[in-house]
Amino acid sequence: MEKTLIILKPDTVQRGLIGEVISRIEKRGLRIAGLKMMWVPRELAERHYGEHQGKAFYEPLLNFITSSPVIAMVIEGPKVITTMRAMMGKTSSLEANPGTIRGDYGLSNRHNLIHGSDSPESAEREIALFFKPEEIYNYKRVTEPWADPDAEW
Ligand code: D4T
Repeated sequence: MEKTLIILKPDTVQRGLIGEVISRIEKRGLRIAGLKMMWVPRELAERHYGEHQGKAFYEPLLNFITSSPVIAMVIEGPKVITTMRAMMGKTSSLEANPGTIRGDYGLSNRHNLIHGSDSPESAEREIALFFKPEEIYNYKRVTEPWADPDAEW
């Protein structure tokens, strides 16, 4: 099953929205395969956001993501990468549609609550950056037959 790296950013932690966001993920039928609170070391932030090095928002972005603990998660499910990106909404919360996480809880571009991998290649790279293999759990939720897009019953 496809996996993605989700990070609940410092603003989600500071604003007391951890439960709200995790609840949406669980209710959608997606599976939490790994979950931890961590204070992202600067070096990890630099590797995670390496593609943005040199851009004007790079330094402020590193400062933000290392400013307070985050919740890092591996989420698993059918087409989970695109499903989570749709649930998150556009990068700029101001432009994100109502009904999305960013569109319901934010207005900022940088402080946009949540990160989700944008491709299978990014997901593999990012999961390996944040999680050891033994921190990712292989199990089924009893509700999964109800959230299976290929179910034949
Ligand atoms: P992440 O990577 O955090 O899930 O965000 P996105 O995938 O939606 O967006 P991104 O890679 O283009 O941007 C990474 C991160 O940088 C912040 N940002 C972005 C910012 O502070 N100013 C900006 O102008 C842009 C474009 C927000 C997300």
